Amino acid sequence: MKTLWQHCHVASMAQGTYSIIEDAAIVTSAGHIEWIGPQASLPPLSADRTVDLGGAWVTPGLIDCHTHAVFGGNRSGEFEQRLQGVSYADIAAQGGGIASTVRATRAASEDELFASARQRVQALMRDGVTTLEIKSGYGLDLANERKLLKVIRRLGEELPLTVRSTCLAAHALPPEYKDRADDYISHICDDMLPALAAEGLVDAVDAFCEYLAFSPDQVERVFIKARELQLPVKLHAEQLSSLHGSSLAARYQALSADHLEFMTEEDAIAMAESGTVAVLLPGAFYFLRETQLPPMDALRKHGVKIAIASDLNPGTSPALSLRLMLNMACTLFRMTPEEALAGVTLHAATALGLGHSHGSLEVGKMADFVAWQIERPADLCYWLGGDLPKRVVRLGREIFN
Ligand code: DI6
Ligand code: FE
Repeated sequence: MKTLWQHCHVASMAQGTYSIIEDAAIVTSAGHIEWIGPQASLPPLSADRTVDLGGAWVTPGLIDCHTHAVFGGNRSGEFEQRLQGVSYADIAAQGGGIASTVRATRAASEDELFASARQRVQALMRDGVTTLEIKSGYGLDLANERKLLKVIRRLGEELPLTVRSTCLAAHALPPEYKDRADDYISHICDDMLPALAAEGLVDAVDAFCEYLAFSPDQVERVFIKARELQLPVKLHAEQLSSLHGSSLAARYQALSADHLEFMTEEDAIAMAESGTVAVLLPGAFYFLRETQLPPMDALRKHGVKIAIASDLNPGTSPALSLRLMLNMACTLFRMTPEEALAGVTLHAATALGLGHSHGSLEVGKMADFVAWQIERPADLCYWLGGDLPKRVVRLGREIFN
C-alpha cells in the first residue's frame, strides 16, 4: 500500500546529523521509504492513503541497541537494601546480584519470561522504539540460554518490532562452574555457541570483559569461536576498569563496544580504525552512581560513532525509557541533543549491523518513524518522561496512534 504522509517537519538523521526537511512529505510503499522531501517538491503520485501529520516533528523510529530485557524476577529488594546501608559484597554473599536473577530466570518458564519481557518492551515501544536488541545471559547453561533466545525471537515475531538477538552466555560464571572460568568458556565455545547458532537463535555474540567477569584472553576465545560461526561480536568493556577490551573488540571488527567509562585514547583510536561503534549506557552510570565519565573528547576527536542505549537489566539499569537515556546522555555525558539523537537512530542501527536499512529516513530504507508532539528535535532530550509520540509507524504501518 502506498501512503502519503504530509504536513510535517522531518529530522531524517541522515549522516548522523539532524538533516532537517521543513514542511516535508514522505511517501511509503511496501514497508520502505519511496520518496521524502519538501512538500513543494512532491512528484505527481497516486497514493492509496493520505495522512495529515498536523505539523508534527518526525524522526526515525528509535533504536535501543543494548538491552537485557528478558529475565526472571527483579532486584528492587536489593535496591532497597543498598539504601538501607547493606553493601554490594553482603548482598552478593547472600546470593544476590546477577546470581539471583540467574536463579529466577532458570526457574521461570518460557511463557512467564515472554509475558514479563513483553511488558517491559511495550513500555519502550510507547516511547518510540521500533527496533530493539535483546541479550541472553541470565541462563548460563545451554538449555536456559536457548530458552532466553527463543523468547527473544518470539518477541520479534509477536510484536510489531524489529528484534535482534545477542548471545551473552559469557555474562557471568554459573554456580556449577565456580572457580572454573576457563572450563565455562570452553563449554560456551564447544557446546553452547555451535548449538544455538545452528538453531538460528543468534544474530551476534557478546561477553562481559571485566575484572569481576571474564578476562580479555577468555573473551578472545569466545570471539574466535564467533568468527568461526560467522557471527558478529559486541563487548561489554571498560565499565568498571581498563582491561582494553574495547581494543580487543576493535581487533575483531566488533559491531560495538559498550559502557566504556574507563576506555583510553588508544582504545578510541583502535575503535575508530575498525568502525566499532561506542555504545554509551548512561542508565547504568546513573543507577550505580559512577563518577568516571566516558572520554567524550577522545571519542569525538577520533570520529568514533557514538550510540546510546538503555542497558535495560534488573541489576544496574532498570530503565524502561530510551528517551530518559537521551536526557542522561546530555545531562551526565554532555552530549549535544543532535549527537544523542544520532545515538538512538543511525549510530544505534550501525551498532546492530543495520545501518544500511535502518536508523535514518532516506529513500530505500525501512519506513520506521515517529511523529512527535514537540516543538523541536531537542525536546526529545529535554523533557524528563512524558508521553510525546503522536504516532509510531513501522514498515509504513501505524502501530500506535
Ligand atoms: N554489566 C552490567 O552492568 C550488567 N551486566 C553487565 O555486563 C549487570 C547485570 C546485572 O546486575 O543483572
Ligand atoms: Fe549490558
